Amino acid sequence: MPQNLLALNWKMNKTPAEARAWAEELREKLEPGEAELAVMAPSITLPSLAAHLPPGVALGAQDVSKHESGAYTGEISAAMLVDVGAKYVVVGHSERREYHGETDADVAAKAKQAQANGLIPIVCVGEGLDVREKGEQVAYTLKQLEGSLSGVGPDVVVAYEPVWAIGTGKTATADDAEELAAAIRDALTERYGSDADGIRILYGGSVKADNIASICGQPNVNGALVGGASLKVPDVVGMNDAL
Ligand code: G2H
Repeated sequence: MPQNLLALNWKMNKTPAEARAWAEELREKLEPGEAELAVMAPSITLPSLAAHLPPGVALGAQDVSKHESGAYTGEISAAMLVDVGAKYVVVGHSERREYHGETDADVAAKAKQAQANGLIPIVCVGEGLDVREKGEQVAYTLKQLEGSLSGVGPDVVVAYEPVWAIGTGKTATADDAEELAAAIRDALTERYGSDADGIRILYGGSVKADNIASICGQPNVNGALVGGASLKVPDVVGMNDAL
């Protein structure tokens, strides 16, 4: 069973100074727990976090260019993220897919670019409410996964985030999370063979301290990708203690 990963997705929140204050507060309050803790922060805050996070807390970014380098104004490369200490990068978050038109092929290209530079991609998949209401969540999510992992190696994390549960306060039940995590595990096994056993499958969508233990207690769920509840240190400490 892989070690749980508690991945905090700040989204577009916190300046570098605020990130530093958060990291210093975490340093004071965090007791080492069972899970690996990682902060997916706005790229501009990564140097400040790298200098102030408690030892053992990993750094990550929320997006990466699919290109190696060159004339791509506004983009940030995988090599740049590695240089400032990132270990992970989120790719294909539903907000990138929805607001920036990212396709499964874009997501796969970004994940491959991340891996080529030694970053571990956290590849996000999950269905919207319309799909869930038709009961087609498994087929939809697995198709998205297949496209998003095309050519991607097994050193990857998969996050299942049903879009209807993101930032809405509606959380999938632990059984809903396990239904998809088990289906994702089978698809990963088909793709990667026994290497799939070590791949972390996260659940994301309105996770907080009082629901994280039941969701991550499911056999195929190995952690969480947390948005809203990642911004305040006491909430993070609560989730870390619950795992
Ligand atoms: C889903 C999640 C973090 P929240 O986007 O990835 O956000 O926990 O606010 O639902």
